[in-house]
Amino acid sequence: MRRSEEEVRVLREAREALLAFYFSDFVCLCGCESHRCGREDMAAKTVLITGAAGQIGYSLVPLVASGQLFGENVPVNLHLLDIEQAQGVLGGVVMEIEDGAYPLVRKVVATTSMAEACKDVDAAFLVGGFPRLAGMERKDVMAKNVGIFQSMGRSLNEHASPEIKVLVVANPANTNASILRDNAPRIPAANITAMTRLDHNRALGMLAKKTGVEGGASAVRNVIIWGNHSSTQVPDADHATVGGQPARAAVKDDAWLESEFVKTVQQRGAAVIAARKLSSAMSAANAAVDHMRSWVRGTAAGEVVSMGVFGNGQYGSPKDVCFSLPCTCAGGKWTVVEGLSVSERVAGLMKLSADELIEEKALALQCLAEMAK
Ligand code: NAX
Repeated sequence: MRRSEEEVRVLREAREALLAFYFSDFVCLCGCESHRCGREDMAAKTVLITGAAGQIGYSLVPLVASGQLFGENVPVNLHLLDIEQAQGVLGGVVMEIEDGAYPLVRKVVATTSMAEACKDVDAAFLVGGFPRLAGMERKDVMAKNVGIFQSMGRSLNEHASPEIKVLVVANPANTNASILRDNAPRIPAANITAMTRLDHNRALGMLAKKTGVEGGASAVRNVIIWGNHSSTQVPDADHATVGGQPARAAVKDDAWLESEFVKTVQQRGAAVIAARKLSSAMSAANAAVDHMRSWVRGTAAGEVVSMGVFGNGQYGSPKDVCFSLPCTCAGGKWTVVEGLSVSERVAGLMKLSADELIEEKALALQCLAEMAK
């Protein structure tokens, strides 16, 4: 059967387009061998992961290496920092990156030098920290970690670009971010954040499970985590939606929302440790990339995310501590969503979390002063 003139025209155009693609002087500049991978010539982004030999690092590296942060067209350089005792393990992580043959990875720097690690970094995941060991007092753990973040702040201040985006994951995350900020005056406070996205994601997941909404966690939006990433954090579903309707209407159980939901999110980290005998790592790495991706590439229209930030006193948050607030992101900047109603119950809990952060910061400064003696 003969084709119509129109069919012949469409087929001819399609054939010409294909021939032009394969046989023109189209050259992909991404560095691939074939020059036909279709990727654009994008400048590589440099990502620092501290504590890269640890368990969160192990889950975070493949997410960043596979383009889940900057996008699948953007090559990445990985700067991996850990301490000397972890050098052997870090070497194993580097071998696995090589064995992964990630098409986007351009350069891997595995180092124990903060100065080397901080150079030319676009995004920093500060995961490295000292765990609380049996018999250690809270103050001892605090002293170890704020010492690390004092050095990290100084190093970033000296070696990183002020444009860098910093996410503090290591605990006490909010207070570590405060200490880092105090020691990195060249870096704008707006570029230093702490992670409460894991708590945020836990709250989304919990509402999805409770309501059984079609689409799961992707159908739940705009929970808020206020305050500290600790058991005083305030998970708030008052502005959340489930499948497009207010969470309260979808859940139909106010008592659950105000009690069990809050406690379960606050205690979820402990529950994972009890079950896994190890703290959250896969979900923590996922949340860290979610946080940074929202910040770098923007939040979706109408989407609110929780970020530990240095705000300007919104919702009664203390100014000089890093407090988790509802944010939207666009153009590489975060903005606190203002004007949301806050119930008396939530406001009371926020005050407790704010007081804890002020106390934590005072303890951190006391530890640093004692260390300086
Ligand atoms: P791991 O103990 O597995 O790894 C920590 C890594 O940090 C180790 O490889 C260690 O050698 C390294 N390290 C220690 N001191 C360092 C320094 N000065 N410079 C560079 N690296 C250093 O812990 P992991 O399970 O990966 O957790 C890392 C941190 O994340 C902990 O502080 C943990 O409490 C914190 N978390 C924070 C969460 C959050 O939502 N903000 C949730 C998950 C996690 O609990």
